[in-house]
Amino acid sequence: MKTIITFGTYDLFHIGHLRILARARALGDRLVVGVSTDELNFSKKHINPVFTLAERMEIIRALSCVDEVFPEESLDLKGDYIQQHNASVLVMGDDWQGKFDMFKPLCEVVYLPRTGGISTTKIKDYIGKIAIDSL
Ligand code: C2G
Repeated sequence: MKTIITFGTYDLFHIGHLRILARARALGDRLVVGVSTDELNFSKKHINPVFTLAERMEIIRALSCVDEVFPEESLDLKGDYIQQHNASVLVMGDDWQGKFDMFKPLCEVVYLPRTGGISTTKIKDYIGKIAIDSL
């Protein structure tokens, strides 16, 4: 049983999120996903996610490519999460290239290319622009 672990906020869930989760799952037998808590997200990005942790976890849990979901409370606990879930591969998008290489003694670390042209920020900007244009 080869367990893959990955992490993210997955706010305003979109096709880039789905594709990286599906590609991560294809690398092993079981995919475990750490979803950033609202507090962790605020500390990283200085903004609250649109959807709450409970909502974001419910969406991720419902995906057929995902086997288990847990809250990611701190970036500093990644090593603990890898060990607790017995993960043999850590997958992240290549916007994090090199940032998690310190976990290579614990597991394989794989950075997958991001899906181009889409991000939570772009969706927010687009919706904001429509709202302004319709004023
Ligand atoms: N992603 C992607 N393509 C996109 C957008 C995102 O492949 N167009 C990937 C990211 O590279 C990441 C995952 O989707 O691996 C989740 O993205 P975010 O929700 O933006 O995650 P982030 O806030 O970067 O949190 O401990 C690390 C953090 O929890 C990652």
